[in-house]
Amino acid sequence: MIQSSELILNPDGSVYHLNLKPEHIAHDIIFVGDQNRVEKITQFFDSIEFSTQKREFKTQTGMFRGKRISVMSTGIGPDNIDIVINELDALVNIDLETRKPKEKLTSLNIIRIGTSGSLHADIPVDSFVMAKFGLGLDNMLRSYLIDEVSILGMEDAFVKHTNWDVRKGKPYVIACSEKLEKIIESDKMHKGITATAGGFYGPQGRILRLNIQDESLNSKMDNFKFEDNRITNLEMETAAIYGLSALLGHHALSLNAIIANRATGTFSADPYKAVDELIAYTLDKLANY
Ligand code: R1P
Repeated sequence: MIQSSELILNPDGSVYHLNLKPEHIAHDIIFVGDQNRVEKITQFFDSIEFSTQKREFKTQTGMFRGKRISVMSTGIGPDNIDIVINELDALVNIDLETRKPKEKLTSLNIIRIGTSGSLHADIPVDSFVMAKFGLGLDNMLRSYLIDEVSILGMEDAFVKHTNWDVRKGKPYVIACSEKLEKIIESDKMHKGITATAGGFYGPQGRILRLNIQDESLNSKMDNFKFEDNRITNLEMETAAIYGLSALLGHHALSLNAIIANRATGTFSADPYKAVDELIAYTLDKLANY
């Protein structure tokens, strides 16, 4: 039995941070970072049966062309993903009454629709990127036993290529769900490795007033290749989503609209339009599988 200090429930029986009970979520779930993006997606739904919000975690569940879908905001960063995926998993795979893991486990389909910066001139602003792999530069996932799901060969190649300082913790690599990749892919998508940083400024090579540990990290990432895969973009959630999903038996895929190009120094003239197009694309694919 899982103690109440470990799996915390609110007085109404909902999970602590997400404010959700098992009946509130669909098995197809879209993650966004920004809570204001939830309604940008659910505005296209035929009906909405449930809405809640606690802190940055906003959830709406409804029907889109006959398919039940939940849309959730995760806020920013891998630390939030730890909360979101563990609590979502508890909703489907732990009996909240007996506080015991269920014998029959459920796999959720989780698709992130995010925004991101591209590292290559040929992946321009307003294009879409699908992460075949998540490369975690944060350390969140390293609190778990990840050897069964992480791709050691690519991790070691990246450490060597960047001369990575091990005091920052060892980067980890996790693959996307092949099932979701097949459902969502098309020639509109650039595919590659999405790097996930544990912060927005120094951890992504941005210098304002502080010196950073490795000023050339972005350019080293830019020319990293492993078995024909290159690092396409840099954001703050994908690798953590892939890691926890793989460990817990869920399917995950991360899509990003490119709103900044770090190679050319450009920013989208209309980032909302790129995100809207990615939303429409994803909903269409989800409704038709
Ligand atoms: C940083 O501004 C945030 O934007 C990106 C990063 O991953 C980070 O969460 O994604 P979202 O637009 O999905 O939040």
